[in-house]
Amino acid sequence: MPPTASPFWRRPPAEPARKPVATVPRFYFSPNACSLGVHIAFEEVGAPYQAIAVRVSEGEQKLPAFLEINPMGRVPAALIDGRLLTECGAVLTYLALRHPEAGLLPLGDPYLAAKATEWISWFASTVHISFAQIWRSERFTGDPTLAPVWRPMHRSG
Ligand SMILES: N[C@@H](CCC(=O)N[C@@H](CS)C(=O)NCC(=O)O)C(=O)O
Repeated sequence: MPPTASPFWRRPPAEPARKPVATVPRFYFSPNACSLGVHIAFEEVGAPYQAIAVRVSEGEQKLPAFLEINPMGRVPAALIDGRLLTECGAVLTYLALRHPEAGLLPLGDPYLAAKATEWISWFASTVHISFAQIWRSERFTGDPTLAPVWRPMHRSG
């Protein structure tokens, strides 16, 4: 099926060049969402950060104020020194490299570091998207009348 005008297929617009300015990272998450793993990693490294809730259950990821930060309208998102970083794996990798003392990735062993990345990729590309077919079924059927059939299985997130 060719890409359509659906927001699901929309490519994010190119990011404007931003001059890095050292700040406390801003971390955008939603309760009960896949951002939880990144949230745990922010806590694990123990460095200051600001957590900002964007409630997907309330549709807050579609609000213009958030789309201005992350045009893809998804969490997790992080502003690192004013620059946007999205995708669980990318933010986890950033935290591991930025805070090696936290031991989030076995950086001294390329095989083991890649093995950890293998798990992160599997969760992000296989496990997570399987759940999307249940909770966001309308995106896959293209038939909005089917949404009420699945809605009882949806949970807040
Ligand atoms: N591949 C992305 C998935 C991000 C994602 O889909 N996040 C969900 C929450 S679990 C979201 O923001 N959904 C909002 C929406 O679908 O409108 C990642 O690994 O971070």
